[in-house]
Order: sequence, then structure tokens, then C-alpha cells
Amino acid sequence: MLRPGTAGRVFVAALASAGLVSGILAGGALAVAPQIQADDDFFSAATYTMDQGDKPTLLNNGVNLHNATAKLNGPDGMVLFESATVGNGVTTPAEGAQYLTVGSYAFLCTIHPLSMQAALQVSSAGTPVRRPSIDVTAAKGKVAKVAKKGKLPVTVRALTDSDKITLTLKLGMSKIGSQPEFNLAAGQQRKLSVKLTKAGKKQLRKKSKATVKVIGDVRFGASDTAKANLK
Ligand SMILES: [Cu+2]
Repeated sequence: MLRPGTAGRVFVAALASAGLVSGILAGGALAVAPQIQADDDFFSAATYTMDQGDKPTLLNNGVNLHNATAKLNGPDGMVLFESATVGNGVTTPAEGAQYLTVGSYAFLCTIHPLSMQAALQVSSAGTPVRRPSIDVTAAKGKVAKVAKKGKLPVTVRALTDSDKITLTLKLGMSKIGSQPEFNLAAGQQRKLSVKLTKAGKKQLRKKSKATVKVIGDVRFGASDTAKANLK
């Protein structure tokens, strides 16, 4: 007689030998992230199906360069998902697809947009990965001190895993500083001194008080803004 659980283990082992076990462990479903295949110049299917939370890959079987790029934009104003542009024999992930919820999402190859169009069908199975999400805060301070140092203290906290975070400082309509790309893991917080431009420092020096707008952008997520009230 089989002990409880044995049947399940035998079942998993059988599927593991068939190469399906990663799909089971990820979401309890049998689906495996699809591989979008490109040739010169067409995609191998009109529709590719995947579970929520999966990330398809693109394999280029052709000689020409190809990519898989969503037609629609996401919450950051950039494409919902995209692969790198790759040459023959290269497999590359379609980044951003792991955040998609149920639906059909058209994509194309930006190099051959007329002949290379297809759709990514996301099923109701699985769970989407939580989109990158950041919280930006800026402290009050002295305008003279910020102008002299040329740096504005800003704190960024990541609510979920957030890659490619950038910060922009604005005084009215003009950009007066920025912070190059950085990454934060979920729950991680980073205190930064965002550098002002020469022109930005000059503008601030003329003021007795100023409100600097801090815009935090993150790839595949919504932006967050904060205001630094300087006196
Ligand atoms: Cu192409």
C-alpha cells in the first residue's frame, strides 16, 4: 500500500523527467513559459500562451536581427514588455511580461514591424509578479545650503523589487539635477544626495526659498514624486 503523499511524489518525478517540474513548483500549474521563435522575417506562431508570472523567451532562428516588443505602453510610459534585439541562435527573455495580468497583448519586432506581429495570451492561471513600486521622500532644508553643496538629500524606499530607478529634480519647468540608475530589493531603503547641475545651483542661489520637485521613475512601475521645501 502507498503511504500518503507517495503518489504525488511519483507523479512529480514522472513530470520532472519530462522537463515539466519547474512549471509545477512555480505556480501549481503545468504550463511552461512559452518560447517565441523568430525567423526571417516572421514569428513561429500568431499567438503564444502563458500563465501569469511567467516570462517568455525569444529565440532567433533567423539570420536577421529580431526582437519581441509590446505594442502598448505600461505605467512608466514605456513598452509593457520587450526583449533585447538578438542575432542568430540567441535566446533572450521578454522583460516585463512577468507583470502582465489576464489578457491578450500584441507585440511585434520593431525591425520588421509589418511582417512580424503576434500576440501574447496571458491565462488566468498563475500569479503575476508584483510591479516595481517606489516611495520617494525629500526632507525640508535650507536653500542656501543645498545650493552651496550642490546636493539634495532624498530617500527612496522600494515596496517591491525595483530595478532601474532614476531620480530627476525640477525647479519649475527646468531640470536642475538627476540621479543615475540604481536598483533596490523589496523593503530596501536608500538615502541619496542627488547632484544638482551647475545651472541648477546657480538658479537656487538666487532664491530665498524654493520648492524642488523630486520625480522617481522605475522601469515597469509607476513613478512617485515628492517635494523638497527649501527655506
Ligand atoms: Cu525582426
